[in-house]
Amino acid sequence: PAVSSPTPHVAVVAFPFSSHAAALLAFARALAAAAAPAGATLSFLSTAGSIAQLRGAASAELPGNLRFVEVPDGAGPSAAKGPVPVPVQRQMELFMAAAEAGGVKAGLEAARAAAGGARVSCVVGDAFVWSAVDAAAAAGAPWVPVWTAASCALLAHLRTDALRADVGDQAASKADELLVSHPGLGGYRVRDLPGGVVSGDFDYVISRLVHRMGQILPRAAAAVALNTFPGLDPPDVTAALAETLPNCLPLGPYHLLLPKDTAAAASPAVDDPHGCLAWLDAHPERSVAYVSFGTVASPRPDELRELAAGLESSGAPFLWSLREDSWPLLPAEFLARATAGGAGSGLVVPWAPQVAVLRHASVGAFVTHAGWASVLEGVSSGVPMACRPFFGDKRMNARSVASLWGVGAAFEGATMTRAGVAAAVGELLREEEGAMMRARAQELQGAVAAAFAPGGACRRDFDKFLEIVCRV
Ligand code: U2F
Repeated sequence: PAVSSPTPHVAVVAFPFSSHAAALLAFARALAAAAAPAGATLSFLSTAGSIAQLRGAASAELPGNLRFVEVPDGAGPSAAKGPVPVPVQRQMELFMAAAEAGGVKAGLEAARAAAGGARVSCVVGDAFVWSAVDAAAAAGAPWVPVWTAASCALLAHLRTDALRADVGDQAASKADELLVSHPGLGGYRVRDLPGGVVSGDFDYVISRLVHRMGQILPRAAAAVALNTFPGLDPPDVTAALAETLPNCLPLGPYHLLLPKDTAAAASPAVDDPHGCLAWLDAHPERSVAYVSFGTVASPRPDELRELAAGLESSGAPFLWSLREDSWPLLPAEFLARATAGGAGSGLVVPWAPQVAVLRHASVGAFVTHAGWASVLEGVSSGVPMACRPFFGDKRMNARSVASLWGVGAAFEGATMTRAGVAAAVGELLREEEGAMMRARAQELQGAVAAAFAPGGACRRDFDKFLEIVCRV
């Protein structure tokens, strides 16, 4: 009898916190669509809590060849029922410990069972979950990590030991020194490095996991997906990564990977319960400032009030995505004045369909925390940015935006003041000083479009990625 040839079974391992899992699921959807003709099956591994959240947020069914598979969260059965919620930092520690102690391995076995015994032929996954490397090896499958943040941040994690040896305990006194002796990092200052690299808490769960990841990636990855596109990173960054890592494939911004027809089928309409897009429709081209600080960061109350006052005094209409628990901190009457109309009117919403908002013709400026997904969404829509980085990798991203790419500005002293916000918004939207930033934003938007056009560089690298992960 004819023996049917094996088809790829790709496991995709998520880091089940902040925006990481949703970003990886979007990536997995694109992979599932592209690998379907090869008969590939995908198993998306995350914790029960994260899967529930992803199911709740997904506006569409999963593609037929993609299924969720649970991995342990490390909290044990009693934790979920406890009256006091476990702090996120502790949840991350528990998850990472469980992943290392066989959690990913158990997930791969569950994936195999759910796929009718089909062996996992490749393990793709968020680079944060470095313990997938051992699980992949035990399954006899290659490990192909996906890096979701910026190339320069990855470089900092790959060089953490060298950076620590260089900076020692002088991070404060050397804060303004450029990292010229570290390949690819010469455009960044000591102060721009992600927290936990040369300063901050080296024992914080994320500091430890990215440090370990930086040691493991160069020797264990079969290939590495990078969330960037040709023309964005300075050549020395690209060269330094290529020298350290095998098969670096710039495929980003990842949110553009889903083929257009699949994207349309997967989300027939943008989910916009607060009417952001209709509100934007009523404004002239490139007149609105959009404000958002992502999924984790929130400004201190005094800074929030400065931002509110700055937006009002800029005279520009603004759309502000702000979690509702912060609304009571806004200046008295601010919301009432904002919605009254006229110059400087605004809309404050608890959540905005950010990708669609940034693509909207009336948005001309983005006040952002410089989370990497947000930065790429701004860049691919040609919108210049004013950055208020809070923690993690965002200082580096803000430095890239303001000093390396010239596509925006970073707030002086890294805090927002009323005058600083009004000046930044005015500059990005209309002042002569912002003309170069606006031009540069359009240039980068053009580079993204070219990389994602049929036959473009990111499309070709995605095909290479597909070829690697679909080998059986
Ligand atoms: C972590 O950053 P965040 O999740 O805080 O920020 P982003 O990377 O910018 O991702 C936020 C996503 O949430 C979306 C937005 C982005 O895709 O479009 N969003 C939205 O749709 N509507 C809203 O009202 C607000 C946000 C981490 F903290 C950073 O350090 C990393 O750089 C980053 C990437 O790994 O992940």
